[in-house]
Amino acid sequence: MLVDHDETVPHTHPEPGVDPHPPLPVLDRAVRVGIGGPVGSGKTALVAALCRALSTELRLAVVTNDIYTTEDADFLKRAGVLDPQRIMAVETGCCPHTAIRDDISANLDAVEELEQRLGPLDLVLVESGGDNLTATFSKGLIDQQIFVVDVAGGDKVPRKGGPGVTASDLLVINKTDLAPLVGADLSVMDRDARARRGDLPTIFLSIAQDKQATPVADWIRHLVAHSRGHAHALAR
Ligand SMILES: Nc1nc2c(ncn2[C@@H]2O[C@H](COP(=O)(O)OP(=O)(O)OP(=O)(O)O)[C@@H](O)[C@H]2O)c(=O)[nH]1
Ligand SMILES: [Mg+2]
Repeated sequence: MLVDHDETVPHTHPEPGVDPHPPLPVLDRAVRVGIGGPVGSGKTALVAALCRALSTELRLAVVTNDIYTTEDADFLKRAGVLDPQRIMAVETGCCPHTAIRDDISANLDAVEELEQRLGPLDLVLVESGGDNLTATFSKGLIDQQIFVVDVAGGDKVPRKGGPGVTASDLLVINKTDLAPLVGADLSVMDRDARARRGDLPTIFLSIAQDKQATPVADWIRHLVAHSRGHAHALAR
């Protein structure tokens, strides 16, 4: 186990020297990263953190999904983490997973409109509406997906599985700052995530403490480098 700045928080990574991403095709468009997970786990907080970390080095845009409102896009605009022109809201009007998996047309339209309006982009983040452990993105919409759960949902969540936990390209276990308050045992979550995910990476995070979600931003830097065909340019 590799340990980051807080020695009480486990971090699971692939073995040192092992490339964290399966080869992506070289893309002539922006990499599209889907961010899904249960209601309130910190998806919008993660998007905001990634905007803080990456918006000066990557050409970035964001699509948010809410069922009845444009709440998340409005939050990001108010937070001032990205030029409002680069943020679009999709009001799904239906179960969030339908709009990211079954009928992805509204989301695809939003991504394409952003690309037309802003010119070539490096990265588009698509935040799903909050859903349950069964939600996944269509590969027709995104290239890689991040699944965000939080420790406040209980340390049982990784054990419960579901495609977000078992098969997402990156699992983020957020709100580690709350673990002592809710009695969540992070080592149990670490053990269960490893058992469910094999070699797929898991990152423990507290966005409340790391406002740039540094390990996730690094993961995305590698991803974008892969998609440009210079995988080692940003390797550290
Ligand atoms: N303590 C703590 N709170 C956090 C952290 N990350 C996010 N939050 C809080 O958790 C709440 C929900 O965060 P959001 O980012 O809105 O969650 P979400 O997954 O986008 O929620 P939906 O889009 O409604 O599903 C907010 O009040 C955040 O401030 C964290 O690391 N620690
Ligand atoms: Mg949100």
